[in-house]
Amino acid sequence: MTTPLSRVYAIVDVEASREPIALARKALGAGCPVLQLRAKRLDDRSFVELGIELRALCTEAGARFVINDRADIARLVRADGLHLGQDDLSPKDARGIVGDMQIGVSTHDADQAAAAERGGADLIAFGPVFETKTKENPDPVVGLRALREVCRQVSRPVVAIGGITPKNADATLEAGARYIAVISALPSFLGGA
Ligand code: 3NM
Repeated sequence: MTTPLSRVYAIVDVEASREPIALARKALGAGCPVLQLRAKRLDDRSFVELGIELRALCTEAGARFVINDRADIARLVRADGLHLGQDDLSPKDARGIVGDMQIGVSTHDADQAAAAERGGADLIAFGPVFETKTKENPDPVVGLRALREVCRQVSRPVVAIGGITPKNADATLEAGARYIAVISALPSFLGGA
């Protein structure tokens, strides 16, 4: 079975992609409903510039646009969503900056997932489901079984992340994830872009 692109949460990571705009265009053209901009080391001005450009592309494509980590930039570029890690602002504090924007939180075990939901996250990211080489110092692999349990436990939609490829995508969705978030394998989902 081919994984529907409508379930692929595309993450454009400027450190992982040499041509982030071309990749974003391809993902949006293929029907990915969400695009996240991740830029851990980019200077702020370039981050905002790229954010404005991708915001426009997402609007054109009817996709949601999400900024990773930075509440200030998410608000500035009028993103639809903000994604926070465990060491970033809490969802509650981020609300003070982004208002009712959709907030996602990265979680790596069942307790963190429950805490994120209690703390006001709209979307729970859970991973790494499989081994990943993209994230620096990743948490231990959680696997499909833990993913299934977290999907049952929380009432917010779950985004599975970490090491997801066209080969393991269907099993990941079958475990209950609403979306599969992908960085390194994104070109493979898009037909080798
Ligand atoms: N967060 P790839 S794993 C950004 O476990 C990120 O929270 C993770 O990249 C988590 O699809 C990860 O190339 C990297 O494995 C995902």
